[in-house]
This record gives sequence, structure tokens and C-alpha cells, in this order.
Amino acid sequence: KTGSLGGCPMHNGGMRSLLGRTNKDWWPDALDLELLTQDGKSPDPMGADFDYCEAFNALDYNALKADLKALMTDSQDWWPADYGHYGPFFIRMAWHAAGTYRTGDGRGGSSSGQQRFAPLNSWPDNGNLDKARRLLWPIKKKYGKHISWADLFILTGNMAIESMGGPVFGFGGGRKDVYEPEKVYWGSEEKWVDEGVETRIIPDEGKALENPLAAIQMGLIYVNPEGPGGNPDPLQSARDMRETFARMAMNDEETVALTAGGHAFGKTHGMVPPDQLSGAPEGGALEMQGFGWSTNAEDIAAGHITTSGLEGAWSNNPTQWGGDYFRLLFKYDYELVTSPAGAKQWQPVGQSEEDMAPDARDPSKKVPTMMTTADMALKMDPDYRKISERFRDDQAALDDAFARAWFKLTHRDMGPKVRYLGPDVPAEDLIWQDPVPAGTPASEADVAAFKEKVLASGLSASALVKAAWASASTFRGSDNRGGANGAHVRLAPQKDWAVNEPEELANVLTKLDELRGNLSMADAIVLAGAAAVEKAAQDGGHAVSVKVSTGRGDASEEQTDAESFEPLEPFADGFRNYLKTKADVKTEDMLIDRAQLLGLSVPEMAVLVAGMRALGAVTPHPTHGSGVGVLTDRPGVLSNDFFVNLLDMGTKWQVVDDSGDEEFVGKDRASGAEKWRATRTDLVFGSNSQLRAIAEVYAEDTSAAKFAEDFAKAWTKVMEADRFDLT
Ligand code: HEB
Repeated sequence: KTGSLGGCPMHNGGMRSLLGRTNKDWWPDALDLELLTQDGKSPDPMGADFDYCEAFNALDYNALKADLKALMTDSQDWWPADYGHYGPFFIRMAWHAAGTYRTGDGRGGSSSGQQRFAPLNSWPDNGNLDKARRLLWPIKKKYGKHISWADLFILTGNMAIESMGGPVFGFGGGRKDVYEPEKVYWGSEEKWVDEGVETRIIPDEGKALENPLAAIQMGLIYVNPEGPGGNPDPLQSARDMRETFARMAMNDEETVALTAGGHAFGKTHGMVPPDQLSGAPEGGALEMQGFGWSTNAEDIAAGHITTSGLEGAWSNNPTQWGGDYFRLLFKYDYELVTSPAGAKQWQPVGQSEEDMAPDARDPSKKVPTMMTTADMALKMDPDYRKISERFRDDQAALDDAFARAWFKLTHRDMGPKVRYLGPDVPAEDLIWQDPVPAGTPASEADVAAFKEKVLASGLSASALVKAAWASASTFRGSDNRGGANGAHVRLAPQKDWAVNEPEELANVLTKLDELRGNLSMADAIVLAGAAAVEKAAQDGGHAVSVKVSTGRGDASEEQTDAESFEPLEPFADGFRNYLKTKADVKTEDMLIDRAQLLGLSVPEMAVLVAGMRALGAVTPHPTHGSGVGVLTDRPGVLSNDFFVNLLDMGTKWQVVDDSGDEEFVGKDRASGAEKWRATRTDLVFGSNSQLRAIAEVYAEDTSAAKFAEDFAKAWTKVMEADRFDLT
């Protein structure tokens, strides 16, 4: 099974930084607004109170759709529409907005309008999409706060498909814009694809695509259209497509349907040698006003444009949905030719005139159609070919497969269906939406009785806390998947993950199932964790109440695509002091990564780590058992002991030989006697100056109550991170 490598970062070489190459590396001279966003000041002009759902629900949706359809054929002189129709161009815009999504960490995707910002606005693969977004500006301006850019990109793609007769499955709004580039690991390479950077899959050299990346070269959405590293080999291209599309959760059929369906429309652009174009938008001159890749107005008017460097349309009807792509792919043999811009592409041998495409500017002229090496893969790879032949012979099957795959592509990172807005949300539940049946809120009496029974059950605080954490902490704000709702933790694959200590977990779940009465398992797991935390806080002398909103439902096995949950497995969970495999980022970096996916602030992360250590809620260490990082003499009591003991100058820390710098021993400075064992994740709270400042606050004698209260709040935040059903 290719593609589902889980979250395991691969070793393709040495260590890398958490974010790899960042905007500051690519554009060191760019204006630095971070000076203004320090001290927690948000760059969002809409403010924290802005309710996008409310704004979207007040949108004149049908008027917007009609305006978008009219825009398709409203050609502008500064960037004329090929064939008089912008539809294909907008489909590519929408596909590239959504296509950065990757299952490995759930990042990328359509949901925040990132295509407006660097680096995505300047990726070579996003060439000229700056024009597509600018064509949309009058409509964005008109509807303003009622439609986000992120929603507009996708809705425009849908309207483009519809206006050319293509099948559309539905649309859900609700993608709220952000106003700064998201920090995402896009790779470590120091060159872009068009600067000759190496391809990421080289089987002969044992080189595989590093997780979580889903593109084959820096600056691409998926594969290189000219073949791996520019080598026009359709079979190797198929291999790369299979891997990269799997990482966006697409199987072979979806991959074929999407690619062929997409390329039913539009054309490639490669009339001008790329060295005659100005650079990408982000580094552009002020007077360019955010435009990149520019040539002169006459060339643009004449259609002498270069985007990918390949040139030509795939079909004889590039603004009409239909079966011509497959018809031409199979009707002709193809020979390798070179585009005017110098790119390798495939041309039908002996093409008849009626199968040729119209010229993009002059419909009376006919030009040969073309295929990219990636398109040729759909014919040459045996598995793709079977699917392609079926679609060639069954247009209705292609219609359905394309419409569904497009809907999945463009909605995959939105999370549960309750987050979708608008009248075009499809009624059908789709398995990749991780459907969870609605639950019922429990009565206070039932909750109280259950908590009492749990505390009397003999289950330890640490076991209850770990089970609740295992259930909730799969949540990732990147694609809004995972979390406690649905109680997926009792199903495969979660129930068998080493980090969850399957035996102990099964024992807890069996017991909770016996005790839960009318409660859903999902609620029971969270309530049991809350009961344990409250009891532990009380034992520490600081009574807190842990807020729980019941009403979670339990997903059945049939509602769960187990395979699609595999990438949610944490290969490190610093909160439980767990490390499955040493990665090519520092283990403490993986804590930061996970905390970000959980939506936590720095103090929330710190107080959770320290509290869970105090509760003994750590996954046992392979050699030193459950004591590693538990810097307290009274495990099971919620206290700030972890920070107090970490900051105690009476302890001297040293690295354990042969631990790969992952384990440390703390010895009494005077006697040399061993006091504690700890990991990198523990010690970073004393060694990093910012984390140490937070550790100090919580270790202070005046903070014991604050510690318990902050822990309870952060705990609830994690338990409820996926409760999109609560308003
Ligand atoms: Fe695509 C275009 C490649 C997939 C849709 N594409 C294109 C181009 C290229 C490509 C090279 C050209 C650009 C220029 O302008 O120059 N693709 C590709 C690849 C892949 C793809 C390699 C993977 C395999 N597509 C796809 C998908 C879709 C699409 C999936 C959707 C669904 N495209 C598209 C369109 C277009 C393109 C629509 C056209 C645009 C215009 O016309 O402008």
C-alpha cells in the first residue's frame, strides 16, 4: 500500500529544521510584518469577533453564482481568456488551491486561501494563477465579507466546470481566510523545480518521498508534467503520480478521473522561453503590484504565454466537458516533441484536422493537441490503463467519478460535514468525511453518577487520563480530522497503536462500557478523564472542575475508513513522552508540531505536558518504564512538581550514552545518586529560554492553584477541539 506512511518522517539524510526552507530563506529582502505581529497581535483585519459562518449565511449565493458564470466569458485585454472562456484557468486555480493538501499532517489544502501568500503564490507550478485571482477581484470586492477568498477559489472552480457542461457534486462553504502565510513544511531544498532541484523519488538510490510531503519536487503541486525530474518516462511518471495522489488520499480511480477530467478542459502554455519572463510575484518590483512571470502586452494579446512551458490543448473541445480526452489518448500513437518554450511533451502522430484543437486566440486556426508525460501515464501504466479504458467506454462512470473526486479534493481538509455551509451541500454522507452519528447531551445526574462509578472502579488516574488523551489528541486543526467525537479510539487502527498501550486501553474501555449506561462511549471516555483530573487536583489540594460538554456520538466500524486514520498515528507524542521512531526533526520539534495541530498556545502546551507527567500519564519508555519524565514523588496527583523539580539546581542532568541523545539522567549534584530519568521533550522546558520562562511561572510558590486551573482549561480545549457541533 503506497502512500499511507503514517506520520513517520523519513530519513533522507540528516536532521532538518521543523519548517524546512521558509519564506525568509526564499525572499530575505521581503517586507517583514512580523515586527508587528509579535506580542500576540493578529494581522487579521476582521478581528476575533468576526463570524464568517454568519456572514456566509447572509450571502446572496445565487447572485454570486450567476456573477461567476458571467465572469467566465468576460475576457479582459490585460489577460485575455483562451477560447474566450476562463473556465479552464479557474479550474486549475481551484485544483492548485486544494491540491497542496496532504494526509501526512493534514496541512495544505483549500481551507484558508493560502494561494494568496508566499510561498504558494510564487511556486513555479502556480504560474500565472496570480492573474486568475486578480480576475476574481471585482467579484470578491462586490461580495466582500460574505465570501472568503478560500471559498471563492473553490466555488469558482465549480462554476467553471458547470459552465462548460461538466458534472458537479456539490459545494460546502466555510473556509475562513487567514491573513498571513501558514507555517508549513514544504521541503528543505534550496532550489525550485524550474531551477533544476532533484526529484524526490529515486528508487535506485533508495530515495523515497519524505513524509509528509506530497509533491515530487520543490514548487510543484504533485508531479512534474514532463516526467520525473524532466525525464519523459510515462511509467515512472505513473509511479510518482500514484505516490503523490495517495498522499492526498486519492486512489487510482480518483487519480485517473481527476487528471483526465481536468484535462478535458483548457490548455498548457509554452510559447515563450522561460528566461524571457520576469520572476515570481513575491520578489517582484513594486510597480508590478503582485504580478509575476510577466512578458509584454503584445505577446499576451497574441497568446504568446508561458506558464508550464508545455504548449497545446489535450482535446479538440477544450471548453466543453466530454470524452474527447480519452478518445484522443487512445486513438493516436504519440511521439515526443519539444514545445516552443523547450519542454518535452507528446504529440499525436498523423492527427486528422477535425481532431485538432482550435487556436486559443483564433478559432479559425487549428493546432495539434498534446499530452504531458503524466497524461501518457494514464495510457501506459497497466492499472491506470484499465481504468482509462473503462472511462473511455462509459462516460457516465467518468462523470460520476470525476464529480465525486473533485468534491473530495476540494472539501477534504474541511473536516466533518457540520462545518459545511450553504444550499449546495450534498445530502449523502461520504466515508472520507468520517461521519459520526449525532449524540445526545447527558443529564447532570447521569454525568455525576457515572463519574462516581468511574472513580470507584479501581482504574488508575493515569490510565483514565491516557485513554481520554488517546481519544481526543488525534485531532488536527490542519484538516479538522480526529478527536474524541465518534470514539474512534475503540476501533482499528487507533486501538492498536503502540502509543495508546493497547492492552491497558482495552481494559479501560471495557470497564467504561460496563459503567456508561446511556452515555455514548465517546462521552464516557472524556468524562472518565475529567473525573480523574478532578480527583487528582483535589488530591493536590486545589479543587478544580473540568468542563465537559456531552453529546458526542459513536461511529460504527462501517462508518470508518480505517486506512484513512493511519496517518493520524503520532510517531511522537511529547504529551505522553512517547517516541516511536527517531525522526529527521528533533523530538522536541515534534511536540511543537503536535501542539500546533491541537491548536494550543505555548503556555497551554507547557501546562499539559507538566500536568500529564505529574499524573503519570506517560507511555512507558522501552527501557525505563513509566517513570521517565515523571518528575514527582507523588505520581497521580495533579501538581506542578514537574516544573519544580526540573528547575531544581540540586539536580545535574547528563545525556545517557547510546540513547541517541534521546534520554537523560538527573543526578543529585552532591551525592551523585540518580534521581530522575527524562527525555529531550522534558528537558527542553528547562533549556529553551522561552519555555524556561513559562516553567518558572508555573513552578512559583504562588502558582500552584493557577497550575491546576490552567491545566483543566487546556485539557478541556483538547477534549473539545473537534466539537464543531457546539456553537
Ligand atoms: Fe492539470 C493545466 C499538469 C492534474 C486541471 N495541468 C495543466 C498544465 C499542466 C498540467 C502542465 C498546463 C499549465 C499551463 O498553463 O501551462 N495536471 C498536470 C499534472 C497533473 C495534473 C502533471 C497530475 C497528474 N490538472 C490535474 C487535475 C486537474 C487539472 C487533477 C483538475 C481536476 N490542468 C487542469 C486544467 C488545466 C490544467 C483545467 C488548464 C488550465 C488552463 O487552460 O489555463
